[in-house]
Amino acid sequence: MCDTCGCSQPAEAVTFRRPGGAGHEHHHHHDHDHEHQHSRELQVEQDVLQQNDLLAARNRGWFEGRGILALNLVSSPGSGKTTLLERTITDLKTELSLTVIEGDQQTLRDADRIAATGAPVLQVNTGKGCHLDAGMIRRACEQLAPPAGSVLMIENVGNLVCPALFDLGEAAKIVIISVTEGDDKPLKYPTMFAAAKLCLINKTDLLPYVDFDVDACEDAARRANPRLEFRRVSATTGEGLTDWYDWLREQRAATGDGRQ
Ligand SMILES: Nc1nc2c(ncn2[C@@H]2O[C@H](COP(=O)(O)OP(=O)(O)OP(=O)(O)O)[C@@H](O)[C@H]2O)c(=O)[nH]1
Ligand SMILES: [Mg+2]
Repeated sequence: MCDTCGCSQPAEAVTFRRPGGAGHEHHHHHDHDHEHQHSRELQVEQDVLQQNDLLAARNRGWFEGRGILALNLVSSPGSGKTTLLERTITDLKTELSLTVIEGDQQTLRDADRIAATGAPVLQVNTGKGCHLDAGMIRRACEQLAPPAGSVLMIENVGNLVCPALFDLGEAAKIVIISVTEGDDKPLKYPTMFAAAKLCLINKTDLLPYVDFDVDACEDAARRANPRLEFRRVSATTGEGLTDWYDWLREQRAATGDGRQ
């Protein structure tokens, strides 16, 4: 895990804000043991992940009880997560109820972009933290209150490493890789591809200009995860998006309405 990069910071350093609003910040004081003695580092890491898994299981039950399809979008910075969400919301908003939790270290920029589409959105700023965790999602849901039967899109902090370790209680992780990143990324960062259900290969409109072998990328990702599904898309031109929307509709249909 990533204790050295500051992601074990206290919960008080995380803020929750809505675009345009006064932006009240909730400061929760937790009793977590944040000792950083070297000899205890491994134990602390395990405890953090176990605590996260417990909260994630609770989130999962909460989502299931309300028939909410929660999806965790993970990728390197700049692969096109927000662009894809803007386009998806615009195209599907009459068909699906979509809400968004945005995760970034700083700024409301992505939440502002989502708010412009009309979808309810909450920005989580993680400060020095490099991933969202299940506790943040629980607190974000308390404020955002995603409606029963909705699709909750969680855009994680741009980082191809740490978000793979943190279950948020989502139904599936979607890893997005853009063709400008290099087709060897699944070989170098296999954990994320192993954790994902769907891989979106984005920015296919740029394929004529970059050295990126889509088949090789998919083969590399399959080595980490033989069951991984793929869709090739361009969030800006719209190429391939109907396949992505069909995948989303299938997942939505497979999610109960919470009444069983
Ligand atoms: N050519 C092309 N550019 C794209 C595509 N999708 C996104 N972009 C561009 O890529 C840049 C980053 O897009 P964002 O949507 O902000 O990426 P992101 O993954 O949300 O970035 P972070 O939240 O910072 O991790 C922007 O300049 C987008 O316009 C695409 O399909 N084709
Ligand atoms: Mg973004």
